[in-house]
Amino acid sequence: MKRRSILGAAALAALTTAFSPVTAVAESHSFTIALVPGLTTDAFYITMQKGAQAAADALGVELVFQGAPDFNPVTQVPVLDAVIARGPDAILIAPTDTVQLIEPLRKAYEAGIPVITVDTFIGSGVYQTGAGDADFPLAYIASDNVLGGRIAARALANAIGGEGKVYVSNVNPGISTTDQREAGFKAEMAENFPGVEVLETQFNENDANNAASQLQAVFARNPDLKGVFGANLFSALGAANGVQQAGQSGVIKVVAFDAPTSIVDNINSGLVDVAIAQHPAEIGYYGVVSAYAHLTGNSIPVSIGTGFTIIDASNVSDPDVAKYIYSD
Ligand code: T6T
Repeated sequence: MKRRSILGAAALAALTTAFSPVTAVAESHSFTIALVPGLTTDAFYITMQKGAQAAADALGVELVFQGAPDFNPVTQVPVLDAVIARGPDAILIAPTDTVQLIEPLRKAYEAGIPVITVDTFIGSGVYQTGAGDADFPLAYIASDNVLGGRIAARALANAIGGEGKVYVSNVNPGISTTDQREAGFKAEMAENFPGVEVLETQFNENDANNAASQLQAVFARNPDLKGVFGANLFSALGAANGVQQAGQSGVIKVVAFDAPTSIVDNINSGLVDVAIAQHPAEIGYYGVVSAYAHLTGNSIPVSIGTGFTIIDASNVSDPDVAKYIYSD
């Protein structure tokens, strides 16, 4: 009897060792996952980091957040090199250029470090095809940016009554997300809003001050300007500031991609008509979960799409909507 109960205790201990969540956490503590954002001081990536940290805490892995101070391949590549040198178990990265990050990321791949791109992609963004070019990342986790551009076009066309001149305030060519937003915006206008004239895109290098000056210069050349689409947080913030500085608040309509905390005031004051909030926390969360699944021998989807929340004056104070406003 005594012997049986000793055996029973041993069997129970073995079972506990095999299935206890505490044990699973202790074992997986050996994984370190690096998240390299487009830049560190952007509310979009700060919110992504929070989502990634939530997943890391749940899974008991270490998350390292290391990025450059600006959105630029020239500053991102040395950060990536330093991350590779640390030898993390996996790298999640928002590459700042579709072409210029291919070879730097190939170094990680060749060192045996799995790569998942979040938010932005390299190459065509279609991975694991066997093409052998830029298809080596395991997965791409992001918003549908073409769709986001189409949503922006519909919102802006409706805000201006379907007629008049608009333009896109954008970052730089060569960034997958913002290129796709512009492409979606222009395609939607061309297909469904023949009365809207899309002027030449203004590239601001992710500098809100540039975007504000450009708004005023475009307005000076086109006093009948009706609207602007800010294709990311800094483009939208800058374009909206430019509209305000030109004394055109509520007259030149602004549709903003991204939703920093300042968007609430800008929507309430009528400066911004619509903001398209991405779900960066989801991107971070599923980035870490995907890396963990791969590291523990599970297969993962090659692409995961996250959603949008469309914010305007009618819903900005609804807590179910406001929860998608980014963290500072
Ligand atoms: O719009 C986001 C991100 O999706 C894009 O790739 C770069 O700009 C942001 O980080 C906003 O600043």
